[in-house]
Amino acid sequence: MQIILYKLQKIQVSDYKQPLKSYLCGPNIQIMSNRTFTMVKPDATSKGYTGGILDQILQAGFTIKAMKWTRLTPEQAGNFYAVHKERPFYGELVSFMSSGPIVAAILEKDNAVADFRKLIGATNPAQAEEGTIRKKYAASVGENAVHGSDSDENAAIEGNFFFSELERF
Ligand code: RTP
Ligand code: MG
Repeated sequence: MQIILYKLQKIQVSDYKQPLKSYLCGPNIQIMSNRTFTMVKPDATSKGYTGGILDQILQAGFTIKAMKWTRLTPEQAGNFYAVHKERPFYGELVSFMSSGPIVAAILEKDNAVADFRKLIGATNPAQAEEGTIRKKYAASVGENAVHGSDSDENAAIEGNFFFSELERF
């Protein structure tokens, strides 16, 4: 029994330390068009916007499949955003994303990735449409309140980065 539990833990619990692409393997290989992944970023959690943002997400018709309040180390934040490694803002992004707690969640809705990107608005809040989450809650392009996956594949990878199968309902 002990051995079985140990194996389950090894397989199911993410340590956030592997390269992001490696999370598209193991038990969680499904890529679905009705799932996306989000984070409420540290600027928004520290300003008390978590409740307002989650409420807007639910009002828009998304349901929650998994959710946690956590904090990334610089190493974990660097892994999560490794695709931007060569960009000039990478260091700032990693330091910001590890500066305080976040809320990570897997969301479900038809056409989830595109609909969620529409709901959050443009990366730069100055260019975001009225009523979008970033327009309402983001202060700048660097500190822009929420993350949304940009493809079904990345939604699966990012969800696997944060959540085991045992944490999804
Ligand atoms: P996200 O991945 O967080 O949902 O944001 P996004 O797709 O709208 O934008 P992306 O190009 O993926 O950039 C990731 C995050 O990097 C920060 N950023 N800073 N200072 C800058 O010019 C700059 N550009 C991007 C933002 O926090 C952005 O959300
Ligand atoms: Mg992005």
